[in-house]
Amino acid sequence: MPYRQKDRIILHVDMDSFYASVEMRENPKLKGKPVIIGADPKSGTGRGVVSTCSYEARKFGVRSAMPVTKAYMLCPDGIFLPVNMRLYALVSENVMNILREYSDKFQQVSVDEAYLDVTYLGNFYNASNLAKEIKDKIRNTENITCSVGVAPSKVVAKIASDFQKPNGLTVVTPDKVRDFLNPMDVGKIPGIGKKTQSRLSGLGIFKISDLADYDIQKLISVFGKHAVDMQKLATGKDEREVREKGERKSIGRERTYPEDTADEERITKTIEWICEDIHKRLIEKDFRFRTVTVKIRYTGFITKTRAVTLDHCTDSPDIIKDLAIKIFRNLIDTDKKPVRLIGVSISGFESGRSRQTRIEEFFR
Ligand code: TTP
Ligand code: MG
Repeated sequence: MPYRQKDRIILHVDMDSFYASVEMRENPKLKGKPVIIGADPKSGTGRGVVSTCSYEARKFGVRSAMPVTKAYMLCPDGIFLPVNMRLYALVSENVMNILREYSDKFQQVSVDEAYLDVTYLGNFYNASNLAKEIKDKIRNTENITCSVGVAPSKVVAKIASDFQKPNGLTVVTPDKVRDFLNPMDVGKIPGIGKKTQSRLSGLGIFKISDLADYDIQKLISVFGKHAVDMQKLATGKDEREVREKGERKSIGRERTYPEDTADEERITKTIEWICEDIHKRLIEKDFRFRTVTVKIRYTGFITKTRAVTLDHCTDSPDIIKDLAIKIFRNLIDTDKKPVRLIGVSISGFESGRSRQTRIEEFFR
């Protein structure tokens, strides 16, 4: 496969009909049915909008952001369920923890999508194998499917992950980027919404190739300097790095044993020690957390991560310990294998200080 040294290799992973898939995995009777998730659905008579729906429901024309009542008109036999965000957040956390293991350059962009820079793999063939491995791992551990795009830039990887949904894998090597993008509608470029799209049609620009080839000065006269970026994206050029934005997202620590161990007491001691260390760092930063995640690697490098998310933020050292040990026990009781590595991390932070400031501001 042609490959230039300077090309990056980016993966974009996006879960398929995310909320609906999680509901279908929780209740297998829903599999293959038109499942519609929305706030206050009341069997289709509620006043909320559709968050998402299964691919079966999409055949009837149901879409995200559509009023529930309209979805009911299109699909009266649909199964309407309320949004259970706590459950989806937990699954999201587990999926993101799986993905994080494949690259240090990782960026979660929403509840169900993330980028990974896997340039370290050296070529697109290896990257495509890794994408398959990731798909299998998510399906085996979380029992839901995702679609993956592999490409030399973020924008192309994102368009590629959407190209063969659901359960798709689309690899776009550097030499195929233009051929891949050219025939698509300009609306496929993330950031080009309905409004921009209709302004572009006014200029005779419908396909991505039209935008890529359009006279840049004319385009600037209509869209200002934003035009340059827009045209760049149309040729697949996008230098944005894959990196986690904002504050530190988690505090954690792992221990690898010199030899695999089945001694649960020993592992529990390690967990306690790790939790104390984590708690010290939490207090130094004046943070409170919501989620505790345990990572375990067994003999043969089989790795699992499991998380528990609390209703409220806390900084209690006992809660970290109790939850971590409980998660560990659950894992080991099911898997019954010698352990090579154990790790604990906490995430879902809220700053103690910033909370205080807000309260002070309130009384000012
Ligand atoms: P998406 O990834 O856009 O949609 P999806 O995962 O349901 O379906 P697919 O990717 O296979 O096309 O969004 C992820 C989740 O975000 C989705 O499951 C529900 C939520 N969501 C909303 O609540 N409202 C919305 O308008 C959209 C688009 C998504
Ligand atoms: Mg999705």
